[in-house]
Amino acid sequence: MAQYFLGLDSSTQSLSAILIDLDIQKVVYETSINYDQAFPHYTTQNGVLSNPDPKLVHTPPLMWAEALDLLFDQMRSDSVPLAEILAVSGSGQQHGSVYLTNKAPQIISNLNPSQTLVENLDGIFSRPTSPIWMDSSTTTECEEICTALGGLQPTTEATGSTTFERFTGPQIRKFYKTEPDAYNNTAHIGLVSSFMASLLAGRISPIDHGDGAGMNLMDIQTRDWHTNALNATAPDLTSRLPALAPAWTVVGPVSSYFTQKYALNPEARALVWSGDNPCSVIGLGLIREGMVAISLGTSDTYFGTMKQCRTDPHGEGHVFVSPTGGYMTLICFKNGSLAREQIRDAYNLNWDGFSNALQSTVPGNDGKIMLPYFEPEIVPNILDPGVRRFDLDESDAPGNCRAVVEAQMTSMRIHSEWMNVSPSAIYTTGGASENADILQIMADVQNCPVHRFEVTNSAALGAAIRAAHGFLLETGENPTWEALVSGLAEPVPNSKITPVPKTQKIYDKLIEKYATCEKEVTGR
Ligand code: XUL
Repeated sequence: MAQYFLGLDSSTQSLSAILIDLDIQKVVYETSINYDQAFPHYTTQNGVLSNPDPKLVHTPPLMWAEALDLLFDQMRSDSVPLAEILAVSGSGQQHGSVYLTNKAPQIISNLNPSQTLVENLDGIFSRPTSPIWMDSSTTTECEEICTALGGLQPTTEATGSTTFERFTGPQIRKFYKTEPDAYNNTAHIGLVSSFMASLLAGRISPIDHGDGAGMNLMDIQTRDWHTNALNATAPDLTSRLPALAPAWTVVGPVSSYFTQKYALNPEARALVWSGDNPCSVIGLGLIREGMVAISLGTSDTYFGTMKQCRTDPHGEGHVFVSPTGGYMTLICFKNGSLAREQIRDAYNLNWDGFSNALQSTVPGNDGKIMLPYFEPEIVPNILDPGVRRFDLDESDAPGNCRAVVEAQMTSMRIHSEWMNVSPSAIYTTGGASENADILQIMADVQNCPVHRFEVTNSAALGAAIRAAHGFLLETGENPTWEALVSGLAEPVPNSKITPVPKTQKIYDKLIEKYATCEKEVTGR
């Protein structure tokens, strides 16, 4: 018998849905609503309001709610078996915050199905727009909170990350400082994830530990609100925040608004939502310590997993709680495709020519090294961009091609060492993951097998799998993550690339030399 679970993804530009049938371990339905196209009346561009100050990036949260109505409408007209869905969960863009008045619990628990969500939510917002993860206007507040917590390392150890402009705590502090009356009028502060979960459950939802870790407000060790961080952020914050809860928490049955209006199964469980990165960890099948995903996109992103909580003393990697109950890290390297393409173009190559260059050079590149900071880099923090070469001539085209890729893989290895977990399997996604020569260097430098992974929406898929996990736990079963991701979140068959043993010594040496060059440039 079919076992349907629904995963939603409230992302920056769209609201998407994935329905899985756990019985046959397949995705059976997918759809997506693009905000700009569906709701021109909010005047968003790429899901955000334009502002003369590029540092201010907000979105009206009412639009996310309106999208929920349209999505259910769409699913009903597509004959999605809504009446048979067993549980729903979701993923939200991380860090974004939603500010509600004291009428919120009453409004949310009495949603009237003969009206729209937009009509129902009249009077619920104490702040009409939500700052989202792209907002970078809180540098002063970051410094204030970080100083109050004792500096970079204590802040990272306390909350999993040092303070970042987009993180929720600094955003709340700025709101309190610049709009004290509106802050006073705010009774509830949630994340995008918990706001959407609240609508589905018909009651204020907890914030899950994964998304909670992206706030600079949660104690990353105990998973409770961190009193000093709260005090450093804004007065009386405790009473404004919901409870924190594990990612498998059932908030309750789904709200009667959805059962009456869209014939959603009244027995269906509404789970807490999580952030898009924690959900993606499940959608990418990273269910055991040491499993890593590397996305080779415009920027390169490194998702690592660990059982124990360790934090990055340099504050470069974020630590979030994984939906498995362990920990995950997100490390973002800005000079990804950007740097590979710059080198390809500088030597007038196409990707085949780039691959030929990798094949015609040797692992370790005879000690030739490049630090590929075409743009200011996030990890390591380089504000003053510029490519630096060591024992590498700019005229050496093949040497430069190998050097840029070895630099990227080496940097990932060096800047994930604080986790103290050797990767056991790497799943790689994104444009450059099509290139087997790049993946061979990845496997050799990381000394770990690499598999290709094809994903469309790992966050929504991860949310659907989490819905299944929470549902089965509540019904007394003890589902294994292996069984849950099987068939749904697995790498491309036969795509495994194995490290070549004799390259290990060569790369150990190169990594040491690279670290020295990097120190020279960063001064750290
Ligand atoms: C993570 C981050 C983004 C958002 C939006 O720290 O800011 O990945 O979650 O996707």
